[in-house]
Amino acid sequence: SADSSESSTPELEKCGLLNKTKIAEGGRKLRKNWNPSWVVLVGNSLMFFKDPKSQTLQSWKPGNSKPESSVDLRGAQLRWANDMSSKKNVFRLRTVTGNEFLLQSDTDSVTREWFNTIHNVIEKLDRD
Ligand code: I3S
Repeated sequence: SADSSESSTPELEKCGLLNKTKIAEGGRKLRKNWNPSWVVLVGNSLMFFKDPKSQTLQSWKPGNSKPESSVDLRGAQLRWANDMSSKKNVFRLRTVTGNEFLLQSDTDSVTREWFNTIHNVIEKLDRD
């Protein structure tokens, strides 16, 4: 029998802090503006929240607050983009609507985990 909680609530894949800058909106280039962002990957959506204070972070739940922006990962492209910044560990996410983001963390393992997790979700959606 169908489990309603499973079908109505997409899986929380990953959340954490990354540095983020949006570099294009609908294919139009934007000026970089790097800021820390609380990033949440739920189902097909990558959501960006305001960088929370550390105590808020402990009790953070997806339903409690509204994302500043949200990205549909279906058909999105992901690639390493160290050529696009002086920072280390930079990768670029481009949506089908032509929105582009650079994401980055100074911690190699953190960045790699994020890249791999987002990559896996995109590949899974490509197979649907
Ligand atoms: O690719 P760019 O233009 O060298 O990116 C840098 C600039 O956007 C800079 O801002 P202003 O030129 O508006 O002051 C940012 O502060 C830098 O962070 C950008 O470069 P990095 O290498 O950090 O992505």
